[in-house]
Amino acid sequence: MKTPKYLCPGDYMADPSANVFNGRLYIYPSHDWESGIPENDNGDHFNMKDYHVFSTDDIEGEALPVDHGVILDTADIPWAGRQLWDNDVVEKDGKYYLIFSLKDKCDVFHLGVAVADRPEGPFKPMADPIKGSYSIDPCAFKDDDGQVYVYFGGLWGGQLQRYRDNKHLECARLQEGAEPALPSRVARMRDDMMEFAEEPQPVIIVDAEGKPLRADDPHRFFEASWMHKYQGKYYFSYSTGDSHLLCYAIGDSPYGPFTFGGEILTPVVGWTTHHSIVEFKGKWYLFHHDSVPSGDRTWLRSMKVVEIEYTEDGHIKTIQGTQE
Ligand code: FUB
Repeated sequence: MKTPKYLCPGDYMADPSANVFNGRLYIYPSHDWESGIPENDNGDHFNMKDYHVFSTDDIEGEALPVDHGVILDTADIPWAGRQLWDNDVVEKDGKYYLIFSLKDKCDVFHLGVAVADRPEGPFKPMADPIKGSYSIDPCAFKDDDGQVYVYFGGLWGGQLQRYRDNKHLECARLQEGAEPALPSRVARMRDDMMEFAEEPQPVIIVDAEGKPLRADDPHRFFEASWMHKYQGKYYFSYSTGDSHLLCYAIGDSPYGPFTFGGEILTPVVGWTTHHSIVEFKGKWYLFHHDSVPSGDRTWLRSMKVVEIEYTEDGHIKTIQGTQE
């Protein structure tokens, strides 16, 4: 599949997290809708309130993935304020854990956990957010030894700039110019998947000389962390936010450091770009979104998929984003 294909033309779905469970492909997006909230730099217009899950056993075929309906609603989450943003699902010991971003009743983002017996849910949310969690965009990655790591964080409306060394700052400040860019975070999960097993740690991306990427580098981390493993190496991928790229960096451990590898996708139509990468039936796919079908209404995004390829030395070939 060399041309990107839209996956849910009848509705607006964004931030797709794709995972393979029991040989079937499951896609967990955020659910965009026309809530009427005016657009601003904090992303208040992304006022989502539920999740659906989609699945298929033939991503190359003409049939669209099956929509299994609502799997979690903010009305059922005891600590919910507003804005159910990106999520991801991981299987551990036969249960399925949905890790999600949501604002609490004081308008502060945290990560929550909801549990199901099947990948298509329904998911039962825990009473409280994960202790010590903050910001947005979780990616739950299970390594070959069964340990689960959650990568998270997002700038601006994602509130990551409000934290240093996992402490809330009195006064948030974004790094500028030659200062090292603000990194994403990673924490290993406890075996019961209810809490972090350790303090979140920074995910450092370095250039070819081993220097951390600068705050003014258009390839620096902004949001939308994803982790996948290819030929024994750890590929940390992410959105650069205001420079509208999807990029990746390669490391030898789930904690990094990660050496900048290149661009996966050049800018698409819309304010945000977001993705996941998964292997299914021997091919690798990039799930992402754009705002073409909604006529560039940035709060109404449509998820799509395209195949990705690696070069012989393990680099990802850049895909040109669709501009119309
Ligand atoms: O969907 C809301 C936010 O927009 C996500 O959390 C970000 O990654 C961006 O896609």
